[in-house]
Amino acid sequence: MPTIFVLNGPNLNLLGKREPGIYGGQTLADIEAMCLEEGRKLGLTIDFRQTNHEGLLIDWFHEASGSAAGIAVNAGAYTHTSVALHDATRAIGIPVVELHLSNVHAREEFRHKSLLAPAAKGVICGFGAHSYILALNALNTLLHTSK
Ligand code: CA2
Repeated sequence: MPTIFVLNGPNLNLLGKREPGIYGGQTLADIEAMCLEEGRKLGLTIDFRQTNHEGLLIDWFHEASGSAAGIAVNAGAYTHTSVALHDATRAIGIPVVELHLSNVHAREEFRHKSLLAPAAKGVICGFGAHSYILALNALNTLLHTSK
C-alpha cells in the first residue's frame, strides 16, 4: 500500500485550543483521525506528523523521498519564509501538495506569498480540515494517473 506523509509545521499543535474562528474547532489529533480514515478508504498508509522545527520538516521531506509516494504538507508560517522547504520540494522527486486550513489569500498580505507553491504540484487552501482530505485525494489521483 503506498504511503503518504502528512506533515504539519509550526503551531499547528495548538489547533482546537486557540483561534477557532480562523482555524476551526478541531484538534490536530481530530484531523489525524480524519486522514487515517480517508487513507483507509483510498488504500493509502498515512504517516501523520507535526513539528515546530524547520530543519526537522526538511529531514522528513528527505525521508519521504526514500519511502513515500507523496507528501501533503501544511507548512504553517514556514510556507511564507522557507527557501529550504522550496529547495527540498524541488529536490525529492515525489509530488508535494501544499495545503492550508484557512484561505491565505483572504488574510494578511504576508500570507499571500508562498515560497513552497512554485515547487509544489498544487495548492489547496480555505476548506478547514477538509483541505487535508482534498490534498489526499489529489495525491491519490496523481498516483493513479502519472507514471
Ligand atoms: O491556514 C493554515 O493552515 C496556515 O498554514 C496556518 C498557519 C499560518 O501561519 C499560515 O499562514 C496558514 C498558522 C498555524 C497556527 O495555528 C494556530 C492554531 C491555533 C492557535 C494559534 C495558531
